[in-house]
Amino acid sequence: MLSALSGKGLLIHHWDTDGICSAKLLLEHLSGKEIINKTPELGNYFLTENELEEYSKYDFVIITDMSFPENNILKLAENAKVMIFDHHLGKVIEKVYHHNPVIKGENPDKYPSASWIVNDFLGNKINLFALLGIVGDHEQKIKNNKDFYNKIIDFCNENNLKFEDLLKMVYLMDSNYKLGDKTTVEKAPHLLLSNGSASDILNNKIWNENLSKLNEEITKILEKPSDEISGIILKKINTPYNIISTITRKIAWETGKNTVVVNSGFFNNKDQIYMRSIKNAEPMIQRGKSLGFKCGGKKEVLGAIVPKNKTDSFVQEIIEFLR
Ligand SMILES: [Mn+2]
Repeated sequence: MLSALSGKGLLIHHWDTDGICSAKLLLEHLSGKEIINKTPELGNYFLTENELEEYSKYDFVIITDMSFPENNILKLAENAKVMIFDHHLGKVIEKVYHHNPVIKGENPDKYPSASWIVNDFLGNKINLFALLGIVGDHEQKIKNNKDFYNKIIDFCNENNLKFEDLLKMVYLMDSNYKLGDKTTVEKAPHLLLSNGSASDILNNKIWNENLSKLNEEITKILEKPSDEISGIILKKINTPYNIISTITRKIAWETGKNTVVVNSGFFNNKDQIYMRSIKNAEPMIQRGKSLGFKCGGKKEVLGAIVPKNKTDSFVQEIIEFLR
């Protein structure tokens, strides 16, 4: 199916480890073709008007580990053949090739990352990149998914690695987007193509320097106390770094409680809102969308970008939903 693609190609991928690894696997497979890769403006789960215009001059567009609004996809599909490889929740877009077993009703636990879905689609054997996407999206939580945790541990044993090494690789790769550097995110899949061994990744000097900077900021934020409303953690932060998902995970996984984080420091006129819930987040994601917000997520995750004057009321609704 991919071999039939011709002309100028564009690959759009998420900025995190799963997106970078999925992009690496696709670029490797498409190495004979003319294709470049881009990630959206960091923090945007949609394409801007400028991006849509620029990306309309390609013959084929592949999107991986991102669930864009349907109208974005349909715009791209006016001029290009569009293929999507993803595992986020959403609805099937019939007009394009939409490979996402999760929205077609499959168990998300069997498709824990876009990298896994891509690797499987390409017919590759299990490899570092298929697994790093999984570790990136789930971190320690993947230990609860016995099937996949066993696959990861088998791979580690065969390759003289530890689970913690894989986690470290994830943090290193994610440091690019967390520091807000879109260009280095876009370079990362190419770096993995040329220098992609486990030790290349672990010893990448710049990524290691990034990580120290981020860890300082994260520690500082976590040391400050959060509010708690009926057992729900609410944390308000103000940081220019794109670390809201990291902060939310850390708090949610350490406390085992529903967690809501609001960051007022990333966008000028909007706030980032992130929620990790014990129950299915989908109704709240739908609610965010129906209010006109950029809003997306997974089974237990909601991320939204909300105009600053709407933040308080939306946070209130989330808390009502969680209690
Ligand atoms: Mn993913």
